Amino acid sequence: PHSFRRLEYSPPTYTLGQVALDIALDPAHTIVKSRLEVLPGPHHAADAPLILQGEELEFVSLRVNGEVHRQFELSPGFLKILALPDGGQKAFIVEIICACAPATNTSLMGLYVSNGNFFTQCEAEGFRKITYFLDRPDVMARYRVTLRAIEADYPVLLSNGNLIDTEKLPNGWHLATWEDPFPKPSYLFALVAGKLECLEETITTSSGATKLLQIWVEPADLKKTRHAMDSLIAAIHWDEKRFGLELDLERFMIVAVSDFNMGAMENKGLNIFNTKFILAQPETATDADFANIESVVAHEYFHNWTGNRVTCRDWFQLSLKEGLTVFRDQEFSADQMGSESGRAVRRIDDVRVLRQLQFPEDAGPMAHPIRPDEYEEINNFYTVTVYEKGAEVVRMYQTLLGVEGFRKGMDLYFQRHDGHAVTCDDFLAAMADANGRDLSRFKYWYSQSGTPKVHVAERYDASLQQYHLTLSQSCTPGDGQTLKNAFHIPLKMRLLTASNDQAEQLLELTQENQTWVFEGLAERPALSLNRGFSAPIQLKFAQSQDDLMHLFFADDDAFNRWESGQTLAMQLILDNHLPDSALIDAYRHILTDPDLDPAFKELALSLPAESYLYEQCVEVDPQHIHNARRAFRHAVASELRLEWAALYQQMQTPGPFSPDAVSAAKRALKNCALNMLLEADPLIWAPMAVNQYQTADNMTDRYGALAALVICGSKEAQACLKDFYTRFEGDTLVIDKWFALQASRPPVKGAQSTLEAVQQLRQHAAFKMNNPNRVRSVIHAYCLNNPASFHLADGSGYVFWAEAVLALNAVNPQIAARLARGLDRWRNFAQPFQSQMLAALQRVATSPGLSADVREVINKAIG
Ligand code: HT7
Ligand code: ZN
Repeated sequence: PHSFRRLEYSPPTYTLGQVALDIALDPAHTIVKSRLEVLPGPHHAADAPLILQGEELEFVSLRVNGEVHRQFELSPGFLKILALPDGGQKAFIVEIICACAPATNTSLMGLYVSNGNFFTQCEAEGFRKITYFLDRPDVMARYRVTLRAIEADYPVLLSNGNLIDTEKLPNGWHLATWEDPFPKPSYLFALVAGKLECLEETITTSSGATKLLQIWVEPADLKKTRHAMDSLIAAIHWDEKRFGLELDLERFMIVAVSDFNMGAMENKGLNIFNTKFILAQPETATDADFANIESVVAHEYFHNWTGNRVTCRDWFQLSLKEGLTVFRDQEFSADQMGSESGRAVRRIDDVRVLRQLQFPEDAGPMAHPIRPDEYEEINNFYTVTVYEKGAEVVRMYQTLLGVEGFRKGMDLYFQRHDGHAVTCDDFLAAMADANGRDLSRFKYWYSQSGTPKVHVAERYDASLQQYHLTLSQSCTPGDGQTLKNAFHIPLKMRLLTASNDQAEQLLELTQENQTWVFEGLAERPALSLNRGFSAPIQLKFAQSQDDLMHLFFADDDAFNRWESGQTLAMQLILDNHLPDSALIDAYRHILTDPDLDPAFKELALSLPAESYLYEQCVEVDPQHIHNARRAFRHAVASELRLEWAALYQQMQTPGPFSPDAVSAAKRALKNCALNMLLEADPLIWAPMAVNQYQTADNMTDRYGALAALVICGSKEAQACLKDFYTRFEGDTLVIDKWFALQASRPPVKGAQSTLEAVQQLRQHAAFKMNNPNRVRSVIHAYCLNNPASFHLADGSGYVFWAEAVLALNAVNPQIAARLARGLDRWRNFAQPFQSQMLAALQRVATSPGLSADVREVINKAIG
């Protein structure tokens, strides 16, 4: 297999000026005519051939400067054009005609058909499936696009930029021509054609300009677009205020599609979204869905500056746009919560995702720095490391430089690089130069993989009233890198004392070992370190139970307050203990505190995820961890049954449904209480859950009750599941929830195994192997999100996994490769799990016809 290496980057031999595309859309045979103005690149050598990428295309014809050109070579993946006029030293025109077959394109990359409409997905390398092209992000061109189609079937024709012409054509065809005023790389190209309708609104931006905003969906979904529009408008105003960045187009369009590989795509002026991240109404979408829509709509909008106006020089720089844009969407979503405690709750949520998903990745066979050095298939590097750890790295700049200093760095970044394709080094340089700071040690966050560990040693000297803090750092990368360099680690800290006289400080750990001495401490303080999770590290600190308990009661940093509770619970679960009375009292104190945000209470009582517990073990026994965690949860449920019952009543939100953050927090805590009550006393509380299920006026409460019944294995669950299916049969996204809930059910004694249930769901008439959302809701939900039901000692879960990876490999390599990641950590498991996992990996590895995507992941896992 071929590897691409970061250090082998060379600038393009040729670049592009104007690009004109004329596309006649036909599901079976779409004809693409392109006219490219080709220019010699910065390091052009005379007589260099023009090498264009192209995949799964039918070549029809080639002209150069208007003449038929026969000096070319076609090979898999490439069109090489030789004997160019003037040795290619002056601008020339290339015209190509080729064809593709969107209706049979199940990879959902390039041009494809979904529900009878046409869509494109070009990032990272999908444009080469539409036409032969210089398909690399550092080649930016101006596009004019004419779309032709049968008007009755495809009344709406959209592409990037401004609509400059529409015409009726003979035989019921019509055309639309779009022109994008901004030069862009091919990965930001998009087209959409079909029977769609839009919600539209005009707004005025900070400079007084009027902008047209549109959200295009299938007609039946129009009523579910209001929240996405509100989110878009909020994001536009937030970016003006926080970063001084204004929408640069007259028209900004979003289109929703139900077949999509990821969440959404930031094509210039024409974002394309998975319907899951657009469509919402209280009856069909949960509070979590509403929040996800808000953040994904904002994320894609924010890319207009961080990604589109300033783009990546090459795909190794992906975190330049993704880490930065995730950081921006996290900040936006936190601000939308409207309170400090709301911000903290969002921060805790973000850190949970990082630790449950990214920490394992960084310790496993696919570990890579946020700026990878090597890949076989770039689609495998749209990872939690590039995105979420990348966002943590951007957040650390803000922690080190302050909000204002970070803004200065952003301003300089845009001043220097607007309209260009740049690197992570350019971003670091802008941050350093704008603030006159030496960030030379910070660069190791880009080049070194692995989660750094920070070891803490503390000593209190009562006679001198001094507190000594020694921090040392180490890091074991998962990918065989040898790490030599200490990271620049910003650690917010505060010493908690009875007199409350110590201010929060920022410690900068830049060496392997550093000691700080704090004076004037009349009593031994409790240390609150890495407040707000200021650095994406693992703290190695044998903090005393007393101090942890003190933090859990009294830390003014909500993140660390939550964190100390997690640490206390984790230690007990890993030792196979039940909560002691001190911890139960602490939980009771939190649950009954009238001043605490209900969303915080819910998080404080949520136990560490199984996948995070795995990371603390040398030999993972998934069944043992599940049982220990479940027993612990049962004790928390039963010992606090009175408090849970009181909360279940207090957290009701009478009156009409409101989606605001305060009401959503109450619903979250109420449904958490219901789950705990069903865990403690299922026979008493099942009727209450059934009642909530039947009378709910919103999906959060209906689904919350249903999930509680399913998880506890209540006999009432089946009838409610049946009712749910009939009630929502026409609504694909809700039916995805129905599938996902059953596939995510933890093991229940005496009930059908989840594996058997999943095998039946795969045979269900509504299961579709070529719809990624449906596949994710059944197969990925079971294999990646349901550890105790998946890791079965007889290996049957892994056999199911191998068969599913192979079946998906033939349909959609990206979705298959994501599933293939499911056994990454096989080496960390105890026997017999480990051998069974390896056998399943080997079965996939030795199967014929593996895609590059799946092959890379499986080979790296086997090692
Ligand atoms: N930038 C977008 C990446 C994306 C993508 C990548 C590969 C295949 C399909 C894809 N759909 C979207 C998403 C984002 O980060 O905004
Ligand atoms: Zn993104």
